[in-house]
Amino acid sequence: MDGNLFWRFAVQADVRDGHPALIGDDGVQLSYARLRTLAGQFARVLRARGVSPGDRVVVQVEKSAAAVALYLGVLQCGAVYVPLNPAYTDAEVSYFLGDAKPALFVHDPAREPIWAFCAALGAHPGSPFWEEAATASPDPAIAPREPDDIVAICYTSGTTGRSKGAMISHANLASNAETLIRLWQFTAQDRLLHILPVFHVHGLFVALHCALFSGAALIFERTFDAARVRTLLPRSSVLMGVPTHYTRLLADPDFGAEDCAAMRLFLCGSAPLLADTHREFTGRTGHNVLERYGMTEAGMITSNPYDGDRVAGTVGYALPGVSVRVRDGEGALVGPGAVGTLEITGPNVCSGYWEMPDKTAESFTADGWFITGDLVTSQADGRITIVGRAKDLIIAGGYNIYPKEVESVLDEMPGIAESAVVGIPHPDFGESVVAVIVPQPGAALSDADVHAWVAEHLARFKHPRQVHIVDALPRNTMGKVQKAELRAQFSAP
Ligand code: MCA
Ligand code: AMP
Repeated sequence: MDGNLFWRFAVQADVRDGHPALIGDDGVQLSYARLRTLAGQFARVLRARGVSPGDRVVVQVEKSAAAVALYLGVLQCGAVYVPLNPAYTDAEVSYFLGDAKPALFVHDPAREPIWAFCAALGAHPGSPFWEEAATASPDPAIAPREPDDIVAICYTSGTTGRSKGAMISHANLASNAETLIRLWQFTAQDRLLHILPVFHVHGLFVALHCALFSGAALIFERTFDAARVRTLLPRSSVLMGVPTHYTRLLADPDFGAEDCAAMRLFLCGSAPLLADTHREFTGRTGHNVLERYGMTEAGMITSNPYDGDRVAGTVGYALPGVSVRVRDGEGALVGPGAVGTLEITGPNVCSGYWEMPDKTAESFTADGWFITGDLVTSQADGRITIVGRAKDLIIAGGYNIYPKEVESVLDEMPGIAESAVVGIPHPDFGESVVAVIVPQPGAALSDADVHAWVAEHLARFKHPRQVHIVDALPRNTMGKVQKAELRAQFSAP
């Protein structure tokens, strides 16, 4: 067994054989052996299309069992998996294709117009690629990989508005999966209710690896529907969600302990879970949600304990093997209770950003610690609480939205002189996007024009939910826009 992450699945497939790996809401049920075969079929057609170890394969497809098999097929080939949100617009996808320079772009048929742009081979469900995969003889070969070879590039937006591709290695994912399986006590008896998208670290790596590398089954739902989740919980043992999933479950007054009787673990992360939501969930179900904290660049970083106190409003302790430290703006270490930026190091931390050496250098300290941009306090025993973000970032329903990216799109719109984008509290998504716009003198701007412009450039979840047109933005004496003031002004009910 070499460094290829695929082996973690392959060894399970060998021993689990007919055990269910994936139970889909479309009636598809795949055993470990069948999923292994499908991965081999994808590996065969990927190789036939010229995909070699180290080549990027950009994948922008809806969630499905086939998408999981394709992911495994890419791993088997030793290629680099680059997942994209199907909600991205052509403008966004063009950027990613130009940056990643893939050997293959697997996408929805609606994306056809941008094939020409990437000059890569296009393949979509229904195209010969998928038909070939369905009839191909499975390729058993697992490409040898070094632990530090790149297995995935996951894009994360940046404070400059340009997305950066985090280069994640086989060793990063293997170490994180191993730690989480042990910590959260996954076994082949588990049934993980999978309600997350598979184009982000949470649903793709954390959820799939915890299940498929421990021999557990995935109850695989394409979308999240609270009423349907209630019907599936009695057949599940673990749920991984973002805070919006928990608030939506609690919104049903009938949801309670009876629904959760078969469950052993509720996990939550990607955005702050309000302590009130945590307590209400415990009161209604008897289950203490286990909140953990992570990032695209490092997978999971801290976790509340499995056995021990899961404290509402905290994200627990550094994972085994991960080191954390808290430093202030001057670089001095701060003690328990004081706020500072969290820095981390460990086998889970990626090596940097694809073809962006400057961004990579900026993100690590001189002594090699990754700067998370999250503001935290730590307790004497090491327990971490996230208290804010040094980075200008909005998290809505677990999706990250960088204000700078939205502002850049708005500022290019004819008639807009400048803009500021802020996040305000939202009962369902945690935060929502507000745009404050200064028009050019004499320009007549309507909300509808702004929405139409944004729709051309940005995925729906990044769109401002409110647009305010003002004469000027509030600035401090240094000329910096006072975002806190805008947040306070527009958060008022
Ligand atoms: C949907 N909409 C959103 C969001 N989701 N707007 C802002 N933020 C969102 N997250 C829009 C829809 O386009 C729609 O717009 C309207 O809101 C209502 O959609 P609805 O049908 O209610 O939403 P949904 O389809 O049920 O989706 C909500 C969701 C989804 C299930 C919470 O957002 C989701 O799956 N979130 C999980 C994200 C995630 O996996 N994050 C992990 C990142 P309109 O009707 O106006 O057209 S990884 C990470 O952060 C690190 C590593 C970590 O620690 O995990
Ligand atoms: P991403 O770009 O998707 O990797 O988002 C990572 C960011 O999500 C982190 O830097 C945090 O700001 C935030 N995050 C993840 N988990 C939590 C959590 N449990 N509580 C608060 N913030 C979180």
